[in-house]
Amino acid sequence: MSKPVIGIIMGSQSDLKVMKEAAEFLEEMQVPFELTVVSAHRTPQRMADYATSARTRGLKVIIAGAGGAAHLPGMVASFTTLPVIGVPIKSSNSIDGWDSVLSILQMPSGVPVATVALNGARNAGILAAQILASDNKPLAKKLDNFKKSLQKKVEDSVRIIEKKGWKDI
Ligand code: RP5
Repeated sequence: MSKPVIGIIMGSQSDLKVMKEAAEFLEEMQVPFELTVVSAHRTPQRMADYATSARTRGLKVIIAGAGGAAHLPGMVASFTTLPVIGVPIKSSNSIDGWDSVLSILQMPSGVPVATVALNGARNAGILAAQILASDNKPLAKKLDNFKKSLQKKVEDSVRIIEKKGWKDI
């Protein structure tokens, strides 16, 4: 098993149902990753240790998901110069998800977090793979094929609608 190059972390095990979509995409692309729970509020020292050791452990990108008062992605980004992708999660303590979106999105100048849509963990996985693919041709090829498959799905649906008519679908 190769060493993980992507770290997927989340504030709680309850975030896993969303965050597993990032893991699933990386598995499809055969990108080695690690996945664990790191809570900014409940395990602040673990968060600091995780973020400060990430680069020396070989990680290249961190995907961090959290709900409610979602401080994990921003605080991890404050401890490392690795790119951090934040996934806002609509959790049991979210009002409507905006709390998590804005906590992750509205970072102060100097400490960016690349924020995906609410519950957008799959896009976080895709973006992480795209960052890695900037100097990895085999991975770039896999991502090209993935994008082509998206295109084909739309073209197939166009053909079906044109053939059957929209009323019969
Ligand atoms: C956040 O609080 C976590 O990321 C999670 O989305 C939310 C709720 O956590 P649990 O109470 O389910 O552990 O910190």
